[in-house]
Amino acid sequence: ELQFPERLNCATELLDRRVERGEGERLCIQAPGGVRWTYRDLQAHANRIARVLVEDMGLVPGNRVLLRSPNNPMLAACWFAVMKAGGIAVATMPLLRAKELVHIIDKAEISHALADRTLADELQAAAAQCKTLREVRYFNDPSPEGLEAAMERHPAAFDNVDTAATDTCMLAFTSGTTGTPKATMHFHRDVMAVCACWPRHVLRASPDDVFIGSPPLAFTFGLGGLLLFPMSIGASTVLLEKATPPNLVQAIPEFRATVLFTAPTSYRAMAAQAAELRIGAPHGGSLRKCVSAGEALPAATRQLWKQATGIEMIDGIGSTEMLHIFISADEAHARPGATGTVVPGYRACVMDEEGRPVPPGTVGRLAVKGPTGCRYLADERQRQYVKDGWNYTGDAYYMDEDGYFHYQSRTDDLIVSAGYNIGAPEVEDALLQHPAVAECGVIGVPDEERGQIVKAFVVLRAGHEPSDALVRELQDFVKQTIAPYKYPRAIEFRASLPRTETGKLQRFRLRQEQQA
Ligand code: 3SK
Repeated sequence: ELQFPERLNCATELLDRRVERGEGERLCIQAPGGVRWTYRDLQAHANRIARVLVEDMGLVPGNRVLLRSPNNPMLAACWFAVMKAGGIAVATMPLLRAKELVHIIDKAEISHALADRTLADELQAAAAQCKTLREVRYFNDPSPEGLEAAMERHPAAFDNVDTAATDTCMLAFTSGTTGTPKATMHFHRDVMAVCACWPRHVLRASPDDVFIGSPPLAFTFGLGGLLLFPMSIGASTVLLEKATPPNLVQAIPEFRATVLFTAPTSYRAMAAQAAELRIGAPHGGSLRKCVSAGEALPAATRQLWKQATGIEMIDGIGSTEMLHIFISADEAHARPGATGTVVPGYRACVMDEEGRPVPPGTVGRLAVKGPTGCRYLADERQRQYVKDGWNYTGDAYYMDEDGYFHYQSRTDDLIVSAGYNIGAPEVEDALLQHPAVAECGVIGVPDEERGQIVKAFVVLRAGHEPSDALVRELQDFVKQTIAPYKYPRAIEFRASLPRTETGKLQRFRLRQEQQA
């Protein structure tokens, strides 16, 4: 059982204590263009931003702050500034459109925003529609109104707000499988708890490690893997704004990166070049640990990567609800085809429809309990997804006799494509706004490259005919309406869709048809 003091601020623990211990000059964050921040540099940036938030923008503890940026050092500094000021960080995926931002701002009652200037447009469009949002400041902005100019006017010292361990410090939005995205609430204690579980027991990185990877810091997989975990041990991290597979594979030797976090799709796309550049430590390169999560890892991808780099991957499953990974296996205990065993500190169980544990070998719904419980913000779906302290995930698994958990499929309408979680209903909502679409149903279908792709079944309104041009038009329409990565890569026109007697769309029947 993890014990935390009653008063706890995760920024004090992860950042300020390191400087107090005389380790302020250790390298903390690197970025392309020769950016190298020590722990002391990050602290100074975060302190100045905290002062701007409190003294210029009027932030008080408990206020919610939207963060919008690609992965870069200023985003990390803003995140810590919000923690220091006792605010609640709501980091958003960089590609979100105005409509999605409006939902988040309204749901989370966001009062302040800090955003990268390059992503201003959609935020400005959203801000015009949101009543709670009082002030937006932009960073990586050389103008006199930019955050950097405001920071210059403040000293690099700040007394962190004395928060309780159980004060909420972040809201993380999940992709909506049933209706709108849900916000999960996490405490300062939860941030410290995830650092004390999977990284300590499974990853076992060292202070000399250099972390790198692709998940956005707005996705808790990225927040943990690329910021919290390296900082919890005094290691350093490389933040890349565009962590595409070719960029990543180039950046690994350039930064002498040793620990990689990305999704199976990205590992597959990198394998050939990774072999050519000999990036794996067993082949003379720097890379020694490779973490795969965000989507199921096929045994063939594990093998492909091992051949390319000599490295056995560390697979894991986590969730936004639990903050990070709760089932995993280290290199020595990896079993191809199995995700791993339960991470110390958590309990996992495969349940039947009535919430009773099923025997080993039987497929059921994965439920998990741990030090980072699942609390949805003002959402009645809490009752459906959390029962007796068990968080019911949307994954079907079986556990074998040795306690290894084997992924089978999703149990809900979440589509996991190239590591992105995409809720079928939000793609349907976007398509239905197009004048040619009368009805539609969206599912995930297997895809060699991306694991799954989004496929839409569309019934057209009278007067519209199926055509390749219309497919492209609908795809572009979705890209303009919601985050572009959610667009349906396949569209099939139908005369009707399977529905229940009460008219409810039966996505499972569309899925069954695709398997037949
Ligand atoms: O497995 C996942 O998708 C995940 C989600 C959130 C945080 C961490 C992970 C690995």
